[in-house]
Amino acid sequence: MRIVVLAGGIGGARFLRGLKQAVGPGTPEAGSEITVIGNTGDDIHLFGLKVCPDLDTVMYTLGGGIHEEQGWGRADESFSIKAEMKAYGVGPEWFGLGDKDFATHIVRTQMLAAGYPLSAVTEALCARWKPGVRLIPMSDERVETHVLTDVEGERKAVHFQEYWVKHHATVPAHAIIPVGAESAKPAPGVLEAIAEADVVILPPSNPVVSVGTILAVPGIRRAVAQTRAPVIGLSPIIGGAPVRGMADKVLEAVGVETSAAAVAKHYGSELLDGWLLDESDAASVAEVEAAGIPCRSVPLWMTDTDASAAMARAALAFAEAVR
Ligand code: GDP
Ligand code: FO1
Ligand code: CA
Repeated sequence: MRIVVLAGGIGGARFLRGLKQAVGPGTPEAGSEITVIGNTGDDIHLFGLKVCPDLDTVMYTLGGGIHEEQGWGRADESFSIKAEMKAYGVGPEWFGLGDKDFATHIVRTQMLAAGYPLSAVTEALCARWKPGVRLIPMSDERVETHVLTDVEGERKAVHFQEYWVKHHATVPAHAIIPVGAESAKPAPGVLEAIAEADVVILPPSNPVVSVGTILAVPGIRRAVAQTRAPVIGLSPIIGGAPVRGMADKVLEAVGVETSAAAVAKHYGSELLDGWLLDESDAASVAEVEAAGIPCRSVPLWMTDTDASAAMARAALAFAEAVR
């Protein structure tokens, strides 16, 4: 089976780890191919280097290099370079890049400077990490999510990482702007993978700054809407709250309520052929179905890989049921 997943960072990566288990050796779906279309809107240039947090979170999580508790960055990390940069008075200090992680960004930046597109660079980095999926950035072109906010009384757009990591999403988010998305092209293989998929999954990733940014690349939303494969989404919102992160703040910025049903309706019946929400939100199944989206409730807490695998099996079974 050809499975395509549109993924952000932590939520996407943890779901993917479960999906890999669900279609792993000895399962009925063994031999399936998983293609991950990764969000690059979180990407940022720091210290002359290109950092791709969501691609790296997926690569490290599936490749066994992730800092498990933190959910991003490398395990057993040290911060000598960060301290040296600080000694030179070179910032930003608010973004914590570890020494091991720096190596990834150096290799990436070196290859980009040599003329390789980000998709080829990502493939090269994955040759080391062997994530067991085909990881493709949504686009080879630069797209950067900015947040329109008020900082020290002044309305201005800041990089998403500044909004999230520096300000901890405590400043108001008035609008979310995927800068560069309108003129970006899907990376090679993205539209083909969606068109040729047997199932497309929207994992419990941030619906605005992860999946929303991927869908903002011209052509991708249409490809997902038009593919013959069932498109199944899993709610990133449980009991009216984002499990972790700032999804509530960015949903409000785009005028969407923080609820499993509202996120389903935000994606809409043109995109979704099925929506899974948490069992605690079962009372909302009727509301989602009234919007023309088949809906079921199942446990959606990714407490460990077994729990994520059960979610993945539920998504694949739902895809068969609506096919
Ligand atoms: P990020 O790029 O690191 O923010 O990660 P993603 O965009 O892939 O996923 C972040 C979203 O995952 C958060 O906004 C949460 O709503 C959601 N999330 C995190 N953990 C869980 C979980 O255990 N269950 C569900 N259903 N959603 C989760
Ligand atoms: N998140 C933080 O909250 N603080 C950090 O200092 C930080 C550094 C960082 C470095 C590399 C990387 O790949 C991710 C990093 N993150 C950090 C996570 C990242 O900012 C966000 O959680 C994601 O971009 C949101 O999807
Ligand atoms: Ca992200």
